[in-house]
Amino acid sequence: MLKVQYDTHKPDKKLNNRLNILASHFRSNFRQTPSFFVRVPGRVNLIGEHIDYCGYSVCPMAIEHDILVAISKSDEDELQLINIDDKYPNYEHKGLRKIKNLRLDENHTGPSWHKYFLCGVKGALEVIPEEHIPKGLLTVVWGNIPPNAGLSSSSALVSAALLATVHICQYKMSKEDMATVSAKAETYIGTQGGGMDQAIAFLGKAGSAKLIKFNPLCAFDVALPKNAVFVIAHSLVDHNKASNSYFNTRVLECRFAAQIIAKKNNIDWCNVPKLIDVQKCLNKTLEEMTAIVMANLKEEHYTLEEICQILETSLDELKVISNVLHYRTQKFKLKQRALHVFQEAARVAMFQEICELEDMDESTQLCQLGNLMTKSHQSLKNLYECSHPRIDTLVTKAIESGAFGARLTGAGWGGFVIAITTAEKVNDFMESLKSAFYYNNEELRNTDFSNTIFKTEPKEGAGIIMSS
Ligand code: ADP
Ligand code: NG1
Ligand code: MG
Repeated sequence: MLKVQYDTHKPDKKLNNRLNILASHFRSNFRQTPSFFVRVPGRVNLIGEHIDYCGYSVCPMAIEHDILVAISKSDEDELQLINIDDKYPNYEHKGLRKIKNLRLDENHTGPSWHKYFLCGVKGALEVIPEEHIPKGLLTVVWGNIPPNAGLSSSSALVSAALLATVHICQYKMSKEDMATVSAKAETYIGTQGGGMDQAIAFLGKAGSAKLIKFNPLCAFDVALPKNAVFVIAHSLVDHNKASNSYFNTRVLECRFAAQIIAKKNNIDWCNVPKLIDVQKCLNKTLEEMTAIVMANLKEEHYTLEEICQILETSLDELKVISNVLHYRTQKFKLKQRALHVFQEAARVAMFQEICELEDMDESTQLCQLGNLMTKSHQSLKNLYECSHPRIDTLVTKAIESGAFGARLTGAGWGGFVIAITTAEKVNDFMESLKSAFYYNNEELRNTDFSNTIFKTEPKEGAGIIMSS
């Protein structure tokens, strides 16, 4: 029934069933068939956490779980948005073009789901010429990516809204441009992400993890050891990134760290917003940057006043550059955050190199990849302070259950852990982890395991699926 246009894979039976249900919801709500469907996957990051917004490369892969959107044009000047999952209320916006001028970040308890969709539509309307834009849009959404858990359900939703809008306007954009526009669009929700999630959503490829480089954005295949299997497991602690300032505080801490290091080394700090910029200005290796951090940043917290003094600037000026209005009373840890970033960037490079060592025997390869993942987790826990006690327990139990290594994945403060094991061991590993972590805990014992712990392999990125 369905013909895939851009995807290289055909929808399997499972996806076909979901598309049929989506189409039937569309018909019963709007009394017409959708023009086409969009599928955008979630992702799991193998290594390279909290470094994309500092300019450093990361190593994610797209997963099977996705957001689907069915769409058609409307004769009314509106956006109609239905979600099959009734925990997400339907939404209607009168005046499609007005979405271009909406503010979407004004929320204190966390954004409603429809705002992520609006981010994607707004991003699209900003780049598509007026004459391509239809009067209105009818849309139905259905996703199965566990939300608020580091598998990037938010970016899949923003990117799906963007792709659906771009395609219905018959506007042509490259995947790289689409990823860039989507990354900017998601910042409208209020979080200052670095672009990893949208990049892998569009550039993901079945069978291969990706090394994503920024500025300019490009993606290279990372061939994983043949026998490696990645298992992801939910700590069952949810964390919505846009409902508090933890994430943006880390982005700001990295910026302040870069600017202070620049200032102390007689570089114009105004032009050095990212840690990669200061590394480039100083022309040092990542290893050398560790010594520079130790020499230039102190262990204790910094206040904003102190940061102003060091940079010889005023709070007002810093506010303009760093948008720190909400952070007036906050204290910032800079040394620990910068150390994590430089060392994690080095671990990504080592991870990729190990994957490329064809003459290394596979069990050594797996041990070394696992060690890097576990070191990444320790750094996220101790230096970046974005873990959670339940995630730490899950990582420990994963390693005790036989994984070569494990780490939190995504922004953290809750969400999923990723562990590396082998095809032979994976079933025993998963049973052992279930006993050690979930069955052992009264609160978690009755979990539905289908979306809580599963094997994952690299899947295709975003695509359009035509309805017949
Ligand atoms: P994640 O790590 O999953 O990206 P975020 O905190 O960035 O977590 O954003 C998750 C938010 O995305 C959810 O709180 C919800 O508003 C929205 N979302 C995710 N999946 C869906 C879905 N299937 N339908 C509607 N909204 C969704
Ligand atoms: P999550 O919270 O997993 O969607 C976020 C950022 C990424 C990256 C990771 C941490 C967004 C959309 N995503 O991902 O860019 O910084 O945290 O590595 O802000
Ligand atoms: Mg997200």
